[in-house]
Amino acid sequence: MYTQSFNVPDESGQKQVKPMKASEPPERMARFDACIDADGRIEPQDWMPEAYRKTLVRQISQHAHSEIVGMLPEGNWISRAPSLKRKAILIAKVQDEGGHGLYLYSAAETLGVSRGDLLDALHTGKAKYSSIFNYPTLNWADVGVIGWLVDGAAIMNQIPLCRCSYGPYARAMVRVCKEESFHQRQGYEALLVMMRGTQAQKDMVQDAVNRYWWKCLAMFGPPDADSPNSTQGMRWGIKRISNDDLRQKFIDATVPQAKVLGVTLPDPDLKWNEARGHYDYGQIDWDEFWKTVNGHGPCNKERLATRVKAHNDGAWVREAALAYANKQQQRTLKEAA
Ligand code: FAQ
Repeated sequence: MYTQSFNVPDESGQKQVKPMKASEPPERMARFDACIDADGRIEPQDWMPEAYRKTLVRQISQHAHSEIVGMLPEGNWISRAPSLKRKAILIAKVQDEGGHGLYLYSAAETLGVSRGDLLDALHTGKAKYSSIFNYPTLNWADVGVIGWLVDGAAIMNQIPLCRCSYGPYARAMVRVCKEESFHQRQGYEALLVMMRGTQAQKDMVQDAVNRYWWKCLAMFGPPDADSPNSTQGMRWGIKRISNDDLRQKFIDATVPQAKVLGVTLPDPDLKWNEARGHYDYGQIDWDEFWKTVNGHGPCNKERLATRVKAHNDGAWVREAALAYANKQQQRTLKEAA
């Protein structure tokens, strides 16, 4: 359903890497540029310009934090799922998101940063994570809507990242996208069942869609004109499709799904534009988006406090794992001696 994103041609000029600071060694820089121009992959052992490395650490770690914080809104419903089947699906999904976070922290670590430092940045509020996880899940339909729309938006953004120029990130994304696809479908299926139920259930679905629709459109990031990282990210083959183009693809894919489901997307300006071959849509509230990104959304404080507590409560597990690894290492050394 979302795989068309693989087929977007690289626009001319997109891969031309801007000249780096004079301090970057020119021969290595030329090899790096040639690799990017040839649509090759940069691997951890390859030389890379410092700005490329920093951009990747920023994006991959924010992505990892999003997956981990993203476990919380749905995790909140595991103990209240309406049936054993729904509970099992939700546990599997939330666990998958934890796994995605772990692959992504590992991918970031290949760039020479420590997981401890990345987690400190999250826990002290310095690092960003996706705005969408700072909104509450008020009823069971929110869980279905997160699967349908939040995972749907995540897949739309992540499929092009399977072709990211940094090998470990691109490879992690292949598996993540397969799992997100199951997440999207389970959410949509849960909503289809509710939409065949009572009026109260249908109203819950519509209410959840009303609250989540605009927030999901904002997930793709600020408009291209206000996106400071896009131009360079696209030149380096990290991002392949711009924020606005991905948002448009998501809207175009989602409108027919909403019709099948029988819900109204809460945008009076949402209309098919024959000339553009796309849906037109209304104004996203960017002030609200930035307020949330900057720590003042409805659940930011609660989400961070929950993560910090979980991290602190898990200290003994990390200590035990380290002690065990040290013991194993000592044993191996002794046997080898
Ligand atoms: N929320 O110049 P740009 C998921 C920041 S995973 C918060 O356009 P860029 C799975 C941006 O970081 C969802 N901050 O930046 C799941 C930058 O700030 P900085 C996460 C945002 O990097 C489902 C500033 O605004 N996915 O949902 C947001 O070129 C269900 C300027 O923006 C990823 O992370 C936002 N929505 O493009 C889990 C995908 N948007 O760093 C559980 C990988 C922008 O300069 C349940 N990331 N900002 O201080 C990307 O593709 C890109 O980083 C973008 C932003 C597109 C998010």
